[in-house]
Amino acid sequence: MADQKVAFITGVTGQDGAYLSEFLLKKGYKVHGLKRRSSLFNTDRIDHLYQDPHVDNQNFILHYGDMTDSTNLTRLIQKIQPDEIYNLAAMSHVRVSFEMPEYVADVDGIGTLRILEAVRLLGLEKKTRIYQASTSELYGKIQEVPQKESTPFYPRSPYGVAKIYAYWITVNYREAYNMFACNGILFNHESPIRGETFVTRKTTRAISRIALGLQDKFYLGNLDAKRDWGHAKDYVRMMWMILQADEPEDWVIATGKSTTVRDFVRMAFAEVGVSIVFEGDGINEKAFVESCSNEKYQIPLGQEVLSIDERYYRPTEVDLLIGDATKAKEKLGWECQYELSDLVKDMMQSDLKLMLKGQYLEEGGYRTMNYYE
Ligand code: NAP
Ligand code: F7E
Repeated sequence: MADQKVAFITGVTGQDGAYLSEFLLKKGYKVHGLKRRSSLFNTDRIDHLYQDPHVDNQNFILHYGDMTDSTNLTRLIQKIQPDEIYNLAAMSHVRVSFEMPEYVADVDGIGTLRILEAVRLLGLEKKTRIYQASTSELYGKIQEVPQKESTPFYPRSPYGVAKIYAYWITVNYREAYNMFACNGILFNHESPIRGETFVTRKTTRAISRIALGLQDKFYLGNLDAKRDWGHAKDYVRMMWMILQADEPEDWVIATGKSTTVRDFVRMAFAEVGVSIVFEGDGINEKAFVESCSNEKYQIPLGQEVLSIDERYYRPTEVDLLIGDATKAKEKLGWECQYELSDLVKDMMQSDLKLMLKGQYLEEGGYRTMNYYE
């Protein structure tokens, strides 16, 4: 195919990398992805896209590399000559970023500079368009409700601070070298393949196990935090739209609705016919089964299914996020196809199936992950 577009995705093994790869392959792209060497397989999310490297005309090609290695990134970009780079690689867990702030600055902050600088050094400024995975965590201690492109930033974690460097260096390369480099300021987006330690997936996994009688309860941190949760499938489509725009710009992508962690938990329990009641305050808050209407998932009435564990609190929290994506809707015609209720259903159905398959049945095994962030 003479005019086949070529994309390079860093973070291809992550939630967004997997959905974006699927999306671009369907559009006829040749997709190159950066994966890390790992002592265990780390390609679960993209194994269904794998193509035998021995066949001709491979459209999905993986390369070893790391965001901390500029020679590796430069060599790959030189070889691939991408039309579009989607820089999705990051240590993306906010709580964990407090444990490893220097590494996060290197990967999430300087890593972005390495990509931009490689494109500049290789003289690809006119050819290669760059998408930077920016985040609503930039708004942190929010200065305005809802948050839009012009809202001032106030990050509240090493993750947010690293990503603010990445945001501004992207803007700077656009202005200094006339590069088509854009930030997508994406609010939380989730899916059945969301990392297991983010609060939504931690919740849907635990509730699936509770419904099947595999565990009794689970632990969370701050139930009052409010997030603007969308479906990752809607958000990767927008990443592509951002790079097809006439001009390079920065964009907020969000649903415009915000929900507490507590209500997300309620919604997920409702998917298995269970109504819960919360009692107590702060670290003493607990949730109990109030009623159970689905015969398949009989959980004893009054069972304690959720407690608070302080270890999941963050030294500095982001209390409320709610985005205003009017610009993306008006200028690019982006719309969300999934409501939060669709997302919860999708995640619960998928996790119930996974648990039933026995993939996570090891009693007391590390995969129960009750004690993870
Ligand atoms: P994710 O599931 O955690 O995926 C992160 C990806 O980055 C994985 O492929 C991971 O590889 C890779 N990675 C981590 N450190 C790396 C390194 N040193 N070198 C190379 N690759 C590395 O994250 P996601 O939810 O798909 O998010 C994608 C991007 O959007 C991230 O930059 C995230 O910060 C940002 N973002 C996410 C959200 C959201 O709600 N999901 C919202 C706003 C912005 P392994 O698989 O080997 O770990
Ligand atoms: O936390 C609270 C927690 O870890 C959401 C990343 O993709 O989105 C994500 O960052 C809220 C926080 O996501 C637990 O305190 C309560 O208020 O699911 P999360 P996040 O921190 O919003 C942004 C946009 C990104 O860019 C990031 O890469 O839930 N919470 N109890 C908990 N959170 C976790 N993880 N675990 C708990 O037990």
